[in-house]
Amino acid sequence: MNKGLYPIRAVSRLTGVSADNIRAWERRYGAVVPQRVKGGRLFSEADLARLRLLKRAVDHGHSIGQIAKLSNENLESLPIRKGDLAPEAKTKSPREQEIQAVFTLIQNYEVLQAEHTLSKLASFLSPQELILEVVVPLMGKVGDAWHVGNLTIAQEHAASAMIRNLLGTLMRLYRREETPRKLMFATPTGERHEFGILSSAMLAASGGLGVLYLGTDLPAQEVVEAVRKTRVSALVLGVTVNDERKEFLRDYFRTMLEDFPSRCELIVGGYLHTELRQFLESRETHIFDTLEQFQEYSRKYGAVY
Ligand code: B12
Repeated sequence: MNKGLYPIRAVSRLTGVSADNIRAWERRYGAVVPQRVKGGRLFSEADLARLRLLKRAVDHGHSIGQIAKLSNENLESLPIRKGDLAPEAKTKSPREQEIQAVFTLIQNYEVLQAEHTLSKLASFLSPQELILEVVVPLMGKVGDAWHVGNLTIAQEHAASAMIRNLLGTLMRLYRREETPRKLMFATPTGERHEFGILSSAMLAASGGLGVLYLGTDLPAQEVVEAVRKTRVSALVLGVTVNDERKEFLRDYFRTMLEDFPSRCELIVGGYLHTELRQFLESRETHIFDTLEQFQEYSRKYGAVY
């Protein structure tokens, strides 16, 4: 395959936009302009970035016809309001029924029963299926309900604790004495969205890698100190809340990189504003928008899935 160019199927997987929609957005609105080659189209990294921005806007209720011609900068500054995700935009999971069942149990504070249902799913799904088909959509549902006031803080906390326990237990189950490489997971100060790093850590552990999980909301200097003391191969940071924290995050990463051991790689996953993305790319950071991209990259450390 041409380096840095992706066929439509890969683009669909990496951006979450269906192949049909990619074609329609291109044909009807000229939203992206891929290279035409014999047998199809090839999309660049820039096309991928644009499709992600378009998807984010459409997912939050904007009509593709009205936004397709906007610049990336304007797409980024479109209002993304709390909890206004268009229902039809949410990815349908093949586990929809089970997810709804767990959600209802949480609403009724039947946490033990919810845990039981989740554990049953975990017993027959692969780690990847559990994360992508259950954990990501379930947390989306729980968080969205919390954002619009349909779930209390207590219910959200109960759901978060349940998922944290389940993934933590599974991570311990996968722990091996001899691992090719160890990866450390954390989020920056003020970032409480935990499931990106928890899911990545669990995927890495299931692939046979060593995992050192620090958790959320950590100051830069403390993370660097932990990296120095433990000699991990990579530090994986999850970033989600970005919009009003661009400068804070740039300073955070600047501080971190001042003193960062050169033998350790820095990996940042989640949602990154263009400016922060460019800043990090200029510092040789690896950036992943999806768990699948991270999983693919982790093979480089010896992970086997
Ligand atoms: C659950 C949730 C919460 C929970 C978090 C619980 C917890 N313990 O983690 C709670 C209720 C606490 C919460 C709080 C807030 N949230 Co919230 N939350 C969500 C929600 C619904 C789901 C996020 C989630 O965990 N999904 C599961 C993860 C695995 O999937 P994901 O986030 O989609 O991530 C994908 C990629 O980005 C990537 N990824 C993400 N992280 C990482 C990390 C790595 C290493 C890698 C490789 C990949 C990766 O992989 C995932 C799948 O491919 C989203 C909206 C939505 N439907 O997505 C809002 C959302 C993320 N929250 C948002 C906001 C604004 C907040 C608050 C600031 C709201 C407020 N006013 O108080 C607070 C404060 C949070 C803080 N200070 O950190 C915004 C963020 C906007 C932005 N980008 O700036 C969102 C998008 C909602 C919105 N539409 O506005 N939230």
